[in-house]
Formats: sequence, C-alpha cells, structure tokens
Amino acid sequence: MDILLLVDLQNDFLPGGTLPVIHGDQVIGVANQLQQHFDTTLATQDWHPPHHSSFAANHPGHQAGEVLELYGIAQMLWPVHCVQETPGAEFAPQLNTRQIQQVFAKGTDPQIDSYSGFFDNGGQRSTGLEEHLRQYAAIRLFVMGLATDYCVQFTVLDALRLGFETVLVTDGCRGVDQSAGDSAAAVTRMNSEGARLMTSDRVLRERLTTS
Ligand code: VGL
Ligand code: ZN
Repeated sequence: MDILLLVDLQNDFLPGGTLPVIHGDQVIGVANQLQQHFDTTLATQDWHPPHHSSFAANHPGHQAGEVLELYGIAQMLWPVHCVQETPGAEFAPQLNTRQIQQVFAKGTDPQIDSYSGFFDNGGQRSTGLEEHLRQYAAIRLFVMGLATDYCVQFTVLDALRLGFETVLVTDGCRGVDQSAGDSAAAVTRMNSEGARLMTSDRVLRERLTTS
C-alpha cells in the first residue's frame, strides 16, 4: 500500500513566512497533484509553543543560525516560526487539505526540537506516526515537503531506520541551504541510506500502472 506523507507545508516555510524556504511555494502544486492519485495522505505540522527553545528570540544575546547545546543536544537557533494557533503554522492556503487523513504535530515540547515527523531530536517521544503506519501490513512511504535538509531528511532517515520502504519525491522538496549544498547532501544521504529517488511524474506513471 502506498502512502503519501506531506512534510510541513506551512505558511512560515513559504515566501513571506518567518523561515522562508526559497521556492517553497512551488511544491504545493506537486502535493495537490500527487494527492489525487493516493488513497491515503498524511501530513506533519511543525507546531511549536511560543517559548520553544529552538527560537533565537528565547535566547537573549544569541541569533538565528547559531548552534547552542540545549539539554545535551546541539540545537540550531531559528527565527520564531510555526507557533501553535497562529497563521504562520497553518497549512499553505493553496494546499488541498481535504484528503489529509491525519496530521502529526511535532516540536510541541518546549525543551526539544523535532525535525523528524516520527520522533523528537533526542529520539525519545513519538508523534504517533510510526504507530499509525504500523496498522498497515506493508507500505511504501512517499515523502515530500519542506525543508529538504531538515524535516524531510530527518523524517526519511527515521522511516528507513524503522524499516519502511521509502521514496523521496525529489521535485516535491525544497531546502533551507543555510550552507550551500546542504540540500544536495541531504538527498545523497537519504539515497545512500536506502531511499529511492523519484520525480512526481515518475510516481504518477508508476501509480497509474500498478493500481
Ligand atoms: C524545519 C527548521 C525548524 C523544517 C522546522 O520543517 O524543515 N526546519 N523547524
Ligand atoms: Zn520548527
């Protein structure tokens, strides 16, 4: 069974948001198109409390882009983004959300960030996504969204570690690229750990011939 997982398609990661991913808006159409060919679509949502420890604003004297050690884990500081119940945390208005069966919130614990849609960055608390996927006997997980070098990458690497067959939809992702080449390196890493790389065109052709 094929499942489409949309990672963090939220206003703050789009142009005009507080943590904009360049051309992030270009993947919304890909998500809408793919959804029409999947019976099951799930989504993750970055969902931080206002006092989240990943926000530079909560560390006076420090700036976004700096890395601090917080509670024993290296934490990149980010601009305030995806604060619970604010417009920035909402899904992109152009995104078709009617077919999303379940949304998994992440980054809700103020003390620890969560790039992966499965677990926080300490690998401790589950979002419930793994348990949800385990109800299916055999799945292929098709992952796309924002950002390639953070939440998409950590979600895909956890999916592979958990033993799920995983496909990265390459044109459905855009990255932060804080350092040049981060996204390309992330794609190479996901691929080398076992993720298959496919364009959305290829996914659609495959879905049309197998279902
Ligand atoms: C993300 C940085 C901070 C992401 C979330 O969705 O990739 N990146 N929070
Ligand atoms: Zn975040």
